[in-house]
Amino acid sequence: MFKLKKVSISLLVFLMAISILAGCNSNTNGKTEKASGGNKGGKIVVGFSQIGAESGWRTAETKSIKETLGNSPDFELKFSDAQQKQENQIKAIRNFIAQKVDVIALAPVVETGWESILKKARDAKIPVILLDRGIKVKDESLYTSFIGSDFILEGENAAKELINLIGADKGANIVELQGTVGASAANDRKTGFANGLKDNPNFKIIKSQSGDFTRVKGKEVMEAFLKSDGKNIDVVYAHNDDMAIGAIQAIEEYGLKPGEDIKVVSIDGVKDAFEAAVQGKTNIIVECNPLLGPQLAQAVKDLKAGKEIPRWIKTEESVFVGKEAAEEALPSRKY
Ligand code: GZL
Repeated sequence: MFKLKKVSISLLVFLMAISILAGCNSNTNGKTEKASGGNKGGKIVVGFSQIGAESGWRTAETKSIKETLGNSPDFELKFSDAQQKQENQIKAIRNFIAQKVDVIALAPVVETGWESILKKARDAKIPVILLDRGIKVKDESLYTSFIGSDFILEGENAAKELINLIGADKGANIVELQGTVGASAANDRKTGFANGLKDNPNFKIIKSQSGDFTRVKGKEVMEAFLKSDGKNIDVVYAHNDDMAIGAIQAIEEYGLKPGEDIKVVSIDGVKDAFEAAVQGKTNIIVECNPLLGPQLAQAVKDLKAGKEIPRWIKTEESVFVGKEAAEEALPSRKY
């Protein structure tokens, strides 16, 4: 009887130890803590699924998030680079859910295909904040907030400034370098630009193709446009500066002067675009702010404090036209 009793006590202690450990979360340094949404020593754990490093703008956004959250005592940042593939973003979100992060930040490479994984995040009671690009979902409760720009307005501003530059009484044949196929930034900048031209039928988009937001692809597509219709092109409208810089190289190699023979309009406002403007090689820069780290940090803190956060946290942005405006702005540009 005594022997049986001794065995049952050690079994009881063993089972108790197992049940206590099962309720804990082991973190990277091996310490175990109560499983409470991944909190690590009181820090808010944020899983950020970033698209990639396709442009200067993207790199600046990543730097802003890492500097604001990665170096803060208030946060633990788990960062994932998807190399511009949606399946990698879905995998990253699945991992964040398994690690019980407190908040998921997602810069969605494309607008569609997110329902299933975001339903899993919601079932795990992990709020999702969209960064810099939007998504199309029937159930809007699948994300809490969108921190980013108004891309339709950016496209409209690009068209408005182009018409002012050339003259509403004149016209222009425009070639368009679109961003990544399916990305909200590309879809909406295309829509906005077309909206801005609709009252000026002499301003025509004669060719439009994706350059995937990269310099290399932007240059390739512009080379093809020049080869097929070079003498007939007055303007190139690029959905981001990196593709515009690629187009500028293509125009120069074709033997024409960018900014003069072919006007250049683009969106982002990275330093290289301002430097091209100072050299007279680009004409209109529509700003799109990538420095979203502080807004994300504040939104996450407010969320964890139980406060309501806006569905759309917008950033005020400017437009820069001509050499002088670029020369004046360049010294204070932060990205
Ligand atoms: C805009 C962002 C776009 C930038 C590009 O918020 O999604 O993606 O305009 C970047 O430079 O690649």
